[in-house]
Amino acid sequence: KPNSYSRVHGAVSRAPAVWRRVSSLGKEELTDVIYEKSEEGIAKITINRPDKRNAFRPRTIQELSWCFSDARDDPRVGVIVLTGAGELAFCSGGDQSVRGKGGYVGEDGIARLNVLDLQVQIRRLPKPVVAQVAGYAVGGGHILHMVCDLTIAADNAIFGQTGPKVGSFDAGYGSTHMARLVGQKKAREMWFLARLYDAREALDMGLVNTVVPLDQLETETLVWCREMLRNSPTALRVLKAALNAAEDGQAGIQELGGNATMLFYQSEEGNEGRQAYMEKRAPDFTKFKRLP
Ligand code: S0N
Repeated sequence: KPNSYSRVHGAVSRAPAVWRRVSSLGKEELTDVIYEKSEEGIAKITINRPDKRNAFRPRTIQELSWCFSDARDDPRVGVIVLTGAGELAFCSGGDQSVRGKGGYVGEDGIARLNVLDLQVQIRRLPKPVVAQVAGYAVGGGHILHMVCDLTIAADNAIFGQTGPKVGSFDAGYGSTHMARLVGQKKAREMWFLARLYDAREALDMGLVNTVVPLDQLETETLVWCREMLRNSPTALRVLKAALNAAEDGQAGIQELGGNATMLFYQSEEGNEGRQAYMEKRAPDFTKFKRLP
């Protein structure tokens, strides 16, 4: 039944998206990731290693980073979806078969924990990032969904940290952001016992935003994306920075402050300073009101 909001704005479409595949970003061909965009402004990034339950290796993370960077820079993209190929897993974390001493080892033989850089990239990206989760989101894969802004879960989704069972842990966002999401007691339970939780339990503890039948997962994700696309991109951007700033200390203030500078550069007052410098005259800021 339409409410006053939907009467003014119209119902949000539940139509399937028309995806256009981006197979190269001016770099090497994507092998571990599928990257797609829709005309309406949604970018979809899919971890594509279903035989390994979408576990990531250094190359996977590198490709994800290329795609997120492209989606950030593309002014037509307003919302980004991160998901996993198939129905069995969103992501099962670091690929244990390439784990060496000091990190995950890529083709160059170097051990890396480059997923930590990806977590920061997603968090700092000034557009909403939505995790679309079917099946397992465990280990480092669980952390990836947690650093996304929203999580839409299918009813077959399973969440948890396995680190203490396989000899790994994330003492960064994986612990501290989790505690912000689910509370200290539950976060300690999740990490210390390394249990797995179904989608309903995840919803109850505030780990995900909604749970839908598996066959509705992409449709529901699109609806949430389309609702956000109707809203002010600057409002969403600054809100994301503000919510980050409350957790991220100086780095968070820097992100929020950068937004203030970006807006100030767009104002007449900000431009008066630059203009005066270029014209080799004293700036005249007297015409700008001091608001209460
Ligand atoms: C996901 C699980 C529960 C699925 O079980 P299921 O459905 O029974 O399938 P399987 O038969 O077990 O798996 C199918 C095939 O996929 C392979 N596979 C699955 N997961 C991985 C993986 N993570 N690495 C390598 N291979 C994987 C299976 O081996 C199997 O292959 P075949 O058919 O050839 O036998 C179940 O698979 C499971 O429990 N998986 C392991 C989950 C796990 O422990 N992940 C690692 C956890 N740790 C991390 O992620 C650390 C990450 C990290 O890099 C990090 C480090 C420091 C700071 C931060 C991070 C961070 O990530 O944030």
